[in-house]
Amino acid sequence: MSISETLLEMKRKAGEELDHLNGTAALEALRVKVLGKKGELTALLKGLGQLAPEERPTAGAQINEAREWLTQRMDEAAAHLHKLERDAALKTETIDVTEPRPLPKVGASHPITLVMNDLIDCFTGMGFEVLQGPEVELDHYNFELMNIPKNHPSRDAQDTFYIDDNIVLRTHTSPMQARAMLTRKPPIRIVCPGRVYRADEVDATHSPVFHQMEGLVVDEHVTMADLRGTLTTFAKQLYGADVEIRFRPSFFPFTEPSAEVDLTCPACGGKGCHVCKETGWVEILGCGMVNPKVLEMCGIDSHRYSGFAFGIGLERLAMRRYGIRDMRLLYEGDARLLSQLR
Ligand code: 2NL
Repeated sequence: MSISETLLEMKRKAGEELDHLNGTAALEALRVKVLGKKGELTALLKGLGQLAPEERPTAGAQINEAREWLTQRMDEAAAHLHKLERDAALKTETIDVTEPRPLPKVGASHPITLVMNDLIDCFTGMGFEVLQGPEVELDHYNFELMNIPKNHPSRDAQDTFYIDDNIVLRTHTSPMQARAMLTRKPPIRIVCPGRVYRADEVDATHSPVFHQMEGLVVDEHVTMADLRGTLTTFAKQLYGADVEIRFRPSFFPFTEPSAEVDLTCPACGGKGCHVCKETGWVEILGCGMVNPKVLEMCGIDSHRYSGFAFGIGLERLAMRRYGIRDMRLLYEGDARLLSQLR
């Protein structure tokens, strides 16, 4: 076979294969077989040396012409295949931008946070400032300044977490109020929300970590009428204008006189139900006039100034408001609890 016949046959066969390619991989295989280093065309080029010298230029030109023709046909085929493969991908990989996506998970505030924020709104509305302080406290601030003497039962290791002899996890937020009295001058109007700690066993109504908000007012001429007025405003703002409060005598070392405050049952309005155990009243906080000894220990002249204070347990309020019967539910972090309160 002459060179030109061989080239013609090579072009015919390649052309046929190009017409029946099934993908870019087959095209690349064909390109290697014909044009590659060990390909058919390269073999012909290497064979040029065996030809008579006068035949070489024509044969070389014919081979080059065939290489150009084949290269162009393969480039065209490559472009065509790419377009086909792209069209197919566009069809199968289409994204329907109108399809609804799964809704993102939305967070919710914890019931303790909800209650705390409501109380903060209420008291800041009456001119109170919010102060926060350390949860790891000196015994001196937590107990001594609150008129809780060394042999008092609440100082027992059974009731308090001790870090060492002088350092405790605060058992109430009172030490923060003591810090405020020691560093500020009256008038003082503050609320101190936060975590407090008692060495209690966990059950449906107890937890070693819980939350409190205490309030403190110190000024000239502060009386129990101011205390009652403040707490009445608080009760009506949180539970509605129809509720009433009542004071029952009580005892705290840091207040004198002291009182427990009850609220007409928000569930039944005072008629009696399972929430108030048929009494018509539910307990909401403890309070009193700041013990003059506490004022003096905190650097305040008890002859010129007087004050009132109160302490509210946030767990009890939150559980009552949201009908949560077991305190443990507040700390287990089960998102199903929160999702019900959104
Ligand atoms: C409760 C009620 C109370 C206070 C907390 C207080 C703080 C200072 C001075 C005087 Cl700095 N009192 N706080 C007063 C009365 C009640 O908490 O049920 N506590 C266990």
